[in-house]
Amino acid sequence: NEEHQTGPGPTSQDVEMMSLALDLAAGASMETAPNPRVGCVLVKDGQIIGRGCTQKVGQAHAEVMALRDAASQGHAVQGATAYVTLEPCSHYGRTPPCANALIEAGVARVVAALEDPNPLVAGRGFAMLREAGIDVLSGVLAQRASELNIGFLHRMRTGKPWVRLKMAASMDGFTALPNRQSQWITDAAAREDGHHWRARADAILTGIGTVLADNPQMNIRYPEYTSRFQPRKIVVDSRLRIHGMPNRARLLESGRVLLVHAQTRDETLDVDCCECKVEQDCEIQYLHLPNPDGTHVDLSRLMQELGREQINEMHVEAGAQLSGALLAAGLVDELLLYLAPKFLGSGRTMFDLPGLQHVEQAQQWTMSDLRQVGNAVRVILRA
Ligand code: AOF
Ligand code: ZN
Repeated sequence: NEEHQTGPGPTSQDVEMMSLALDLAAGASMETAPNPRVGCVLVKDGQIIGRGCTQKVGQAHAEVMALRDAASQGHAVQGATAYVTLEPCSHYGRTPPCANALIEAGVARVVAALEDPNPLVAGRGFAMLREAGIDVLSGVLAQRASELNIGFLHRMRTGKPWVRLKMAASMDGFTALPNRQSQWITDAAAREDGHHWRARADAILTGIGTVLADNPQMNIRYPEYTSRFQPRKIVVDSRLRIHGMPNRARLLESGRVLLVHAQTRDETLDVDCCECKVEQDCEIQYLHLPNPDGTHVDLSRLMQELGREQINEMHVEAGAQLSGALLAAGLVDELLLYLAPKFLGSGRTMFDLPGLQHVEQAQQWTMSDLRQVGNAVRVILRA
């Protein structure tokens, strides 16, 4: 971000106010998606005169909310500093450019945490501000700001969602007994922590193996999230075996479900059986995405497709087969692992991976966080 810096580095007030702006951003509704959650604080003569955060998608951005807040309290914004957790936008999207709004309000200085990698913005917001004679400083608390919108930033840079894969296992690395029994390896506190990660995702991915074995609901059940859109449910089901389930799959009871298959719908067993088992408020879509030999779903193309559908963060809760395939294909950005203080001795492993000849061939992950949650060790690894 250095090319945007026209003045000296951040002051202690800059860091303090950016920290407040980040708190506002973190408090924004999850319904901003696929928009990033942004916070803005307006400061004049050392006093906060306005605060705002991004509204639901299609509605006002953080800067506009902060300007309205200042106006509603009778504050003149002329000469103020705007602290924003992301570069102000320069484009006419669903809303007009925030850079213009700040210029028109007479802001003297803009301090940002990050440049917006959206190709429609990408430095142009800063350039517009500078051309208008506004002092611009970027890169303040950039790390915290990146974590908050990691999915949006990743999608803008790569075209694909940020893929977080969750797995719970015993200390010796088994996710279930040989008879598939797995309830419960980790305690309630660790499971609740996992649910919070699921709740922040735009979509939840699983495989048909898990659907047949566990019949999961794949929704968000804690009351603090009920006002939020439910994440999209995505099932990798090459042969559409979900159609043949004797009882309706519980995940078809509500929400938007995407069934990703490799065989054509005619090739699969029981095509029209599905419709009769879907509840009214469940919407099913199909995506035919075979790999070259037509046997399995092309997972890499699936990620590109979901990026195009503006999925920022994807949460994977699947068995060893799909999880292993994603890992082997290099499609996992973050692993969220809960290891419980139990030893199962034998059972189902976390990932089905091709065998290696040398230890050096194993993918190397970096430890990004390590802590105790309930009775489990929670490890977050990044690719
Ligand atoms: C900002 N402030 O609070 C947010 C920004 O379609 P629109 O008009 O809502 O624009 C969406 C884009 O604006 C989004 O992709 C991202 O680049 C930026 N988000 N920008 O100035 C904000 N949320
Ligand atoms: Zn904007």
